[in-house]
Amino acid sequence: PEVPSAQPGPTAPVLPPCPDSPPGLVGRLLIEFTSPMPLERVQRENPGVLLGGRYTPPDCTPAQTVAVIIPFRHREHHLRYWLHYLHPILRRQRLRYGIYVINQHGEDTFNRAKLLNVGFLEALKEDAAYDCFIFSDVDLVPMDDRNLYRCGDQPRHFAIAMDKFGFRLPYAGYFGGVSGLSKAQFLRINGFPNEYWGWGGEDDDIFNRISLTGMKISRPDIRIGRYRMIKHDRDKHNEPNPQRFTKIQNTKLTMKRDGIGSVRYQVLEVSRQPLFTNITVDIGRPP
Ligand code: UD2
Ligand code: MN
Repeated sequence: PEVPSAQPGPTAPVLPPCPDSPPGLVGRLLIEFTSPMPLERVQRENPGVLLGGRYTPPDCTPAQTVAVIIPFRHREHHLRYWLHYLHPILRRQRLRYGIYVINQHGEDTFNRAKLLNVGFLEALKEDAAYDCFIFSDVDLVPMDDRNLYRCGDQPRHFAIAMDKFGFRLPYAGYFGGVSGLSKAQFLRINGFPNEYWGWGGEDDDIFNRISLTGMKISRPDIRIGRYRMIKHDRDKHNEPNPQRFTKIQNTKLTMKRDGIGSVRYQVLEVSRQPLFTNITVDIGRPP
């Protein structure tokens, strides 16, 4: 007799892979920071974003899962603009992503690169699927959505043409603002330095780490990698670090012991907001 074949139960539809060049990008964008940006408005305009700032395209399966890591303290008004502009852009780029704001607790000296290390580890605790990490200042908004927030076979520098630098790369080894590394690339350089307290140098140290491990930075076309930075004064407790010039001479010696393998911190709070996950952390203070 005929053996009846097993009846397939209801299954989730299999979505096609997301295209390399997402359809529906708009190109050059109008970015301005004049009218105030209430968080309720940003929430209302981004209903597809899930708790904690997570998003998955409804119509295709992305190749990567992207964690966007933002170093943060006392920049709420910048964060609102950032969320307002970036969520729709990342959605149009068909990314599966999550937004992590790493908020330095207390008023000791700021440490951007250490916060980024914390973001890498904490995002992975939230979702082990993250395989691409985009590190972005809270005050930088891309002016063109063809600047795709993805990882490639080399570390990527996104913020290459900023208004404050006359839309030019300030120097060949510049790696500040917005950058992206795959999980493997990040681990290969032992993550970022933890020992740059205050303003400056940490981005050059990261550039050195990448060069010293034989990788090469990839960048978008200069016409596409354009950014606006929200104008601001230097923050309190983020004074220029006078040690930065000597420290960046020594990356080769320090990178093995100082990095993701040696970062010490204490998470004080993880809070899933509608548009982002806030992680408040005690990262200590300079020795
Ligand atoms: C430049 C680089 C930046 C970093 C920094 C030196 C650009 C566009 N960016 O930024 O990537 O290398 O120099 O450290 O050139 N932050 C806070 N609260 C604070 C202090 C800093 O949230 O009190 C965060 C915030 O995300 C900010 C980022 O740290 O965007 C960098 O600090 P900044 O904006 O004061 O420094 P800036 O614009 O010179
Ligand atoms: Mn800035």
